[in-house]
Amino acid sequence: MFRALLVVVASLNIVTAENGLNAWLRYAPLQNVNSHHLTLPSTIIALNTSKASSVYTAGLELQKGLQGIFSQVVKISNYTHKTSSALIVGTVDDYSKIYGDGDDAPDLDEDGFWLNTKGDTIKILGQNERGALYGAFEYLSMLAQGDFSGISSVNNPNQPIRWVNQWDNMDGSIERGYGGPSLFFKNGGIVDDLTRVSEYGRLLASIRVNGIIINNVNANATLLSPQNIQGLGRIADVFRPYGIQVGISLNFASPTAVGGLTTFDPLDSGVISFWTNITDQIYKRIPDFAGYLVKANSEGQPGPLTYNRTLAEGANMFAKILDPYSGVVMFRAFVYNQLNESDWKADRANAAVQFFEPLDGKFADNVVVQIKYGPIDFQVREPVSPLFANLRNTSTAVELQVAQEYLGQQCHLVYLAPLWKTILDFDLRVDRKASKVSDIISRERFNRPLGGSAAVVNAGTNTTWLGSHMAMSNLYAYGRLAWDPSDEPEDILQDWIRLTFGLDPKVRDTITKMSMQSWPAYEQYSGNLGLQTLTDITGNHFGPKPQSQDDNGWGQWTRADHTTIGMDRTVANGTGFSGTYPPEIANMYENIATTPDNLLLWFHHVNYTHVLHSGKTVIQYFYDAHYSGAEIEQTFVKMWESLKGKIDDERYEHVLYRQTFQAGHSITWRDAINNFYWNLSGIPDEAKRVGHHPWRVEVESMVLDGYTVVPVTPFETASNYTAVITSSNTTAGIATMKLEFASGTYDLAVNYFDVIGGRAHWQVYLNDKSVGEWIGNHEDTLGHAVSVNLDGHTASRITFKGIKIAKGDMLKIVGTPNGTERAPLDYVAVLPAGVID
Ligand code: GCV
Repeated sequence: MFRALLVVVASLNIVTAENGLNAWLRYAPLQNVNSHHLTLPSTIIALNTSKASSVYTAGLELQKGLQGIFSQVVKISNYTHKTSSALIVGTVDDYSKIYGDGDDAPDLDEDGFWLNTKGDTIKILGQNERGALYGAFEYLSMLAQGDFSGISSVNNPNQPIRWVNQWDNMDGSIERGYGGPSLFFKNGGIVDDLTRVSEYGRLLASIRVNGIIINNVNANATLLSPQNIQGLGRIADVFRPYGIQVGISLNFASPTAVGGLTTFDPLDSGVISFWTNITDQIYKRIPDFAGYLVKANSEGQPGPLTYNRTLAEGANMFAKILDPYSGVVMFRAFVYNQLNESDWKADRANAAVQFFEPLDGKFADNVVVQIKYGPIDFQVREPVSPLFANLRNTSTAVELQVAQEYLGQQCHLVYLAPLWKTILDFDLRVDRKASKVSDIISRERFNRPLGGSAAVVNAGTNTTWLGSHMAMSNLYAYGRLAWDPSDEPEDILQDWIRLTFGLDPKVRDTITKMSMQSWPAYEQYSGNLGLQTLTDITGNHFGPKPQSQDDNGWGQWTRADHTTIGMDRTVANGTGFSGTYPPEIANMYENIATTPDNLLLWFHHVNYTHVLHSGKTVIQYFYDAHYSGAEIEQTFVKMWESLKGKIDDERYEHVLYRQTFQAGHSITWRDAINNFYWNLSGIPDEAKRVGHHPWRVEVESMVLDGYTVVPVTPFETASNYTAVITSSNTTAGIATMKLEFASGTYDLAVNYFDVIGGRAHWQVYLNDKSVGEWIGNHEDTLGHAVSVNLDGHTASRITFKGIKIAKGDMLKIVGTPNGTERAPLDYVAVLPAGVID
């Protein structure tokens, strides 16, 4: 149990620049410590001093933490004689052996720990060494938050598997990674310097993650070369002191790709020998290797179906080979085929149950089926995957995604713990009995041997790890929820805030408010009513492109036409998906009257004029939600600005930059989605906002010199569907116009497109006096997936605040191209105080 009781301390007003590397393990100095609340330990007694031991790591971490928080060096002693005010860290067994008085230690589950800060001696005792390290991190987390209470607390994990997955490629890139290149790989091999890997291990251990898959599920078989297996060994050596076991993703076709065989049939004896040999080599170098993660027969990846073998036969082949080593197979349920949209019954959401339910009970005991939280793919809102209810005789794990692939790619603040909570807390009512997802993956509900969680993290070499300081709350929350799914997202968040940004209540309250509003706001301005994130699903998954959902085989359809929208997933008339849930849940979703509004269009195909439970029509709800979501985003900038001086400048500016980008991009989202559905449905916004922009000046209507008007694709991602670009790659363009707004003070927002291929330069003038300038360098500063086109991914806004404008002033924008970036402009918004346009 984590605690958050604060006593009489305040943090120093920290202004030292910080780059994020230490994340929530900063151990920032505390000020005004009321010393009678805490006597610092005189000695740290670590009951194992071998360097590879997690207990030794715990001792070092405690020393580091105490030094950071209290500016005192406490020595680590080899001498186990118990002195008063010692801090003892080790396993329960070692403690009992050495001191003979371990009987008061409670029973602990694997990886559990007991933290006893009452009495003369502080005891941090783990069921195993990993548990002892977790206890040390827990104690330091309390101290760093100013909590010096005397406790005797037993902490056991809810689930045995608490892993992270990295989608790192051997060339050093990371699929869906937004925090820089790989920590592990470069040029086809393992990097030489593993310093950052060790630091990653420290972070992961502090949130009680006990396993990591280090390479992409779209796996490259060359990872299995003898040289790379040695490299894996080096990585495992670095993670071992942190209690983290290393595993890898496998390419099912490795026997043909690198083994010289002509088949990868899992029942072929040559194939089995190939994998046995590889596995033996790995365990020879890494005796505590965690096991394999397998993506088979999915999105072009090879698998057993090629040979008419079942997915279970494929998984069990690995399971049998791993079994003597106690390794596990994480077998992904993300298996689906391209579909024909003209078939009203076709549904990708049905795929996992169709493939896996018939195999229930056929998987070996050391196989865990790893299931994405929703039936499609990490969307902003999905119902819980019904597969959890359909595998009673199979161990399962939930797959979450810290990497915000469809949720703003770490350039939008989206605190995900509330989303994950809706999944973990969801009661599937199997056999009309309580069947929360968290109880299924914890093994409790179906009494399985294994179970747990995996999160796709995709941390990179950026010092912020994920590309964004704020996104780190998601990694922190993942670990906390995997350990204890009953934890509350807001409590977790506040611990993270205190550890990351200090103890100032204003900082805590402000970041709490921003973060807790962030997922609902993102849902509002991206895709709502269960329609999924309306991003470019056939492209880079970042900006808006609602038309990409339909007219292809990917099965993320909205089935939107001029009058209707939504997937009919009912049994009565649709794809039958609702019927894959246990009856109580199936009935709820089958019936439009009992389907919650936020999943209406996931389950039902309705008219735009269908009236929701909320009383609004679907289309009006769309318009309103997109306006409301974007409006909330504008407040985040102001909220963040109110923290200036309370957070070091380096992190303050880094976050401000992203919040400012998000505020602008949320307007792009709002307008794109609203324009798209307004065009499609022809139904106007009752509030007359959609298509009406009284404070905008379209650049194409300005006097243009050296600028050419171009259409934008998709049309809805530019105001008035057009933009301007310089007439050539080498000559500047000028756009001028006399402003006819009443004299006053305005914010001047300029919407432009920041494409890759160059770093164009723009200058804005009023009556030839400079207002400001900027460079199109988001490819250097943001880190989301890029685009060469004028579209929803590149649409950006810059705002110059508090500009005095007199009626008749001449506005001039000069755009200088660079490379292939031809200084594209969309519109200028001249905004009176409080207006968002
Ligand atoms: C690693 C989605 C992502 C892919 C990812 C895949 C998966 O389709 O866009 O990048 O592949 O999911 O989870 O396997």
